[in-house]
Amino acid sequence: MALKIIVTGAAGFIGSHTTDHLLAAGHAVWGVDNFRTGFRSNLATAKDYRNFLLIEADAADAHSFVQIVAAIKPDVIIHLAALVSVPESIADPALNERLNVHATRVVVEAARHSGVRRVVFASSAAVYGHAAPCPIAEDAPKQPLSPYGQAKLASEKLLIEGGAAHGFVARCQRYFNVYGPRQYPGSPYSGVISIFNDHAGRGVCPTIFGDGQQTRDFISVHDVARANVIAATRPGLACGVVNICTGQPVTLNALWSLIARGHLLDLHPQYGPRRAGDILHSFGCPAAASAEMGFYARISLAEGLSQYVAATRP
Ligand code: UD2
Repeated sequence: MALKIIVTGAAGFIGSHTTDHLLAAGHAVWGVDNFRTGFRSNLATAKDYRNFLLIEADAADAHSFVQIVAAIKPDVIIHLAALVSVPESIADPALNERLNVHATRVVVEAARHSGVRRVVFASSAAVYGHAAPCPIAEDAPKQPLSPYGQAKLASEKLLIEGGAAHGFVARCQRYFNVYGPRQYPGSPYSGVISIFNDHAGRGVCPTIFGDGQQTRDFISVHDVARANVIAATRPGLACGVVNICTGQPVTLNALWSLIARGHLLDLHPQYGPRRAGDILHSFGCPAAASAEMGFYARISLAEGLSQYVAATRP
């Protein structure tokens, strides 16, 4: 059944892919974005759909967002708008609080006011911090290391409690390291895959921070978008918090080898000091998402990288 869905942060990296997947599945989508970090060009595919409407607005502005939701009366809100940079959350905790916690309060209020049936939320592996043993399960200890991670945890609580109080289903999705087209490589804090791919495209060797033996759980944005569609549309889901991950640890050294091979390069990386606060190993347990939502990642890193390299080749 086609649903009416609001996507906040629709012009962002994950938001625009989620929007594309929803539209391809026949749903009606209202994309809300304030273009602080999103790009209109990310919506190039979406804008050709008749059942897509872009609304330039700030999800953290209670007055306008509650009115927008009341006018649309969606079945579902997928709340992806956020301050997405961990270093920025440290540099500007007040902005992090507004965009990553206050905006969630606004979404809860808007959902309550308009009788929204389901809210899907972009949480993060950042909620776990250093404390969690790998593979990380949802009930692992949570010691977020940054205001960003703390805000994601606080938002999960607001949504789960708000859902229980006001009768909507809250689905919190803890994304691990997401990569793919439309991820901006322009800052030293961008996702490592976008940085490595950008370097490889220019034939420049990247810097691996540490010995390259640290591991991450890299998941394609197409799998993440599909997980969002399932969380938003699968009938009968109850409230829940799940990891969105592959469960496959990959070392940074192996990652660079794959990217270099994709660019037909035989270029060795240089090594620099470990980044302060870097987690050594981070990979998730995907069992809960599989059991609750029937979701498992389908795109292997080799396949996802080869698509990504092809899509971003100049
Ligand atoms: C990811 C998320 C972050 C938060 C965190 C929670 C991204 C972009 N960031 O941070 O939002 O959820 O997980 O744990 O997904 N690296 C290099 N060279 C470079 C850049 C990075 O060696 O030029 C290393 C870096 O030191 C780290 C790994 O690559 O060991 C991944 O770094 P990242 O910034 O892509 O993501 P991460 O896991 O620190």
